[in-house]
Amino acid sequence: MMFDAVAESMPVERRRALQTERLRAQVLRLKGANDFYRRQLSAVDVDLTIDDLASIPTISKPDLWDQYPLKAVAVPRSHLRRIHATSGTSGRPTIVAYTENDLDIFRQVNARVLAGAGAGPGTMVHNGYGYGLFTGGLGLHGGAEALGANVIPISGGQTARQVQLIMDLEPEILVCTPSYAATIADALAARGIAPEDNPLRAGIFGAEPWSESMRTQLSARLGLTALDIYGLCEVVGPGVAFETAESDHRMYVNEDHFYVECLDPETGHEVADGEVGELVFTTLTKEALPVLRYRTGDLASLHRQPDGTGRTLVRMSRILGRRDDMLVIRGVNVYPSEIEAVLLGDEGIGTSYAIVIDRRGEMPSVTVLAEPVVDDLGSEAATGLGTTLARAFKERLGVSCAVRVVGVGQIPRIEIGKAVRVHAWTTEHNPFPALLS
Ligand code: DLL
Repeated sequence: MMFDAVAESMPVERRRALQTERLRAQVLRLKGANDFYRRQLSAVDVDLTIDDLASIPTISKPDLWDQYPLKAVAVPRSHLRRIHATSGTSGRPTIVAYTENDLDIFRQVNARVLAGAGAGPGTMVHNGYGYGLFTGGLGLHGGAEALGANVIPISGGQTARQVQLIMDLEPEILVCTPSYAATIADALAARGIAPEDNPLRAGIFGAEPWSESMRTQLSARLGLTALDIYGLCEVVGPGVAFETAESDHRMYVNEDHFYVECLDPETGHEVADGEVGELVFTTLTKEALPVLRYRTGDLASLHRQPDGTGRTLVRMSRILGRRDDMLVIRGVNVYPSEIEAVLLGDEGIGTSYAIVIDRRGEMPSVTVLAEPVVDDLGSEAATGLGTTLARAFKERLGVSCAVRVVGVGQIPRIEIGKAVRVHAWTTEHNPFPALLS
């Protein structure tokens, strides 16, 4: 089902005309807004079309940090209705602001996401994304209300209570991070509830990297269709792009509001359809804090070929990594999500794991801590599983990692916020004193 069939299935050429129209109006307005936009747009022609977007210089996170907290806001303060922020895994927080119209767009795009997962008026949605400055909770919440769905605003944490409410209220849709979905799956299993005995039909999981192997595990362990959702607070929050059960593991970008380019991170040139590059977004309709050609650091590919489902929006692959989270292990480049894919591709391994970079010596080395699915594996089988996985890392990624299969429940479960999967082990700090010595 589509929430906004006109926007989602608009003929591509018509959408391009709409994008040009919106871009022009925005450039014209922002040229006079404040120094931040004036600087970026000084050499840009107000008659540009969407094909001339490359005439606008790109910006990235540090440009926004310079505007901390709200120097770049492009509307009078009295027009602001809400603030959100991201703590960011690196550096300073980024603060963003919304007008009433921005909030309306935020609700609409998230209503599209939920409709794409099969929700409609009255569908009960269990919202385990964090409420507060983080955009996840309130973002999906607004989408659910705009759709006429029925939302349980539980936020993160208190997993036992969440599981109880899932069984008692019978929501059909679960929205939360994939790592928290794994925590909920563990808690359901611990209570002896089989996947087919919970009421959930679809999960909308995002805000952090995850892999196809994780999708397979979550779908099986929760008995639902696991769908990806992408977004970032600089662009709006969740709802920038979303999957449906028919979208063939790709996410539709809501490009009538958020125009996307995929650029070679080194040269800044657009890469060909299907090739991996850095996603760069231009908001076309936001009022309070638009971004023009914002470099996300997120790596993915774009696919413009129509997929025959009726939606004509450009599709993106899952996020394959971030420019800044690439690990270099003895000269080999690898992203944490690739490690996850290999690890969880083994049916004997559960969804709790940690990647430890041992920086105590001269050369960093990697140890992966993994939990088996079954509790009573025995030490010989655990060692065997570790050896098999180490071989798989070498064969499939070309990297040497030590793998330690630890006991079920030994790696702390993620309850709140985004999962931190990569940990540094230094002479001063051992991230898992009970497991590493
Ligand atoms: O994480 C917004 C969001 C909330 C998205 C709920 C989806 C669901 P930020 O806190 O600003 O916003 O973090 C944005 O998170 O640049 C990506 O690196 C990462 N990210 C978001 N979604 C995904 C995803 C929200 N589906 C940053 N897969 C982005 C991988 C993701 N990474």
